[in-house]
Amino acid sequence: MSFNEKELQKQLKEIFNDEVIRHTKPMMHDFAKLMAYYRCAIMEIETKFNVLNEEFSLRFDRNPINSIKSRLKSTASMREKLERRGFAMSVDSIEENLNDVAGVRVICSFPDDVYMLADALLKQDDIELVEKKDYIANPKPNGYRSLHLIVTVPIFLEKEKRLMKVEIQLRTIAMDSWASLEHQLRYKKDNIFDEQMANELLRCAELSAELDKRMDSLRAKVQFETQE
Ligand code: 0O2
Repeated sequence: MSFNEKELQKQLKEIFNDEVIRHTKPMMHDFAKLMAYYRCAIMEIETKFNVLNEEFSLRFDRNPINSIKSRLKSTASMREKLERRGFAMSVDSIEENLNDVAGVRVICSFPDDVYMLADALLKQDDIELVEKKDYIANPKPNGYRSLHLIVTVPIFLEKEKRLMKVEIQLRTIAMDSWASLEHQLRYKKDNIFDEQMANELLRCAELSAELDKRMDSLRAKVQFETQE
């Protein structure tokens, strides 16, 4: 999502009077600036993963990364999370209290690639780990699996260096398709999600984990055989 300050002001001018516009202008400017910084942080993280993908494809003749999807959290989601957690509604509070405004999702070919890429990123001397949640080793009760990292990455502006937080979700193709379908089912309007359906989804998550396990051992075997 892009937060273009001029476009936003144009739209607000159609609704609010000059007094309101004057009052909110500095906040809008700070918000647009912060979102631009998060977009820069996303670019930095994406580049780091693209570089790793390039290097590993040279060494092992295959790509550990299937795709990368990035997003800025929606304003509605930011608001909901600040409210739910009892934080102030301000631009400073967004930066201070929300770790997932900038999100990068890295879809990997195999489970081993998830950990290899996470380790390679975390070894880089400009990356600081803030928090790690391993939902692959410890899936959520509904079956959700992914490796979540909150990191800080520096962005270099004309006159300053800023450390920005980014949430990185690393998962395999199988984990990603389960999560996307589960998200669609859970958020479908008017859908009553009963216990039987939840159990069925959990069973699907177990099957997807089994698929990953089998594909990973096949990959290890193929690599072993080609190295001999
Ligand atoms: P969006 O639109 O991606 O921002 P929270 O649950 O957000 O209050 P926390 O600690 O941020 O707290 O949550 P966590 O466990 O680190 O997970 C955050 C993100 O992981 C979610 O973002 C989802 O993208 C993903 N996720 C976590 N659990 C599930 C799940 O059970 N199913 C699916 N499909 N995705 C999950 P948001 O904030 O929900 O939304």
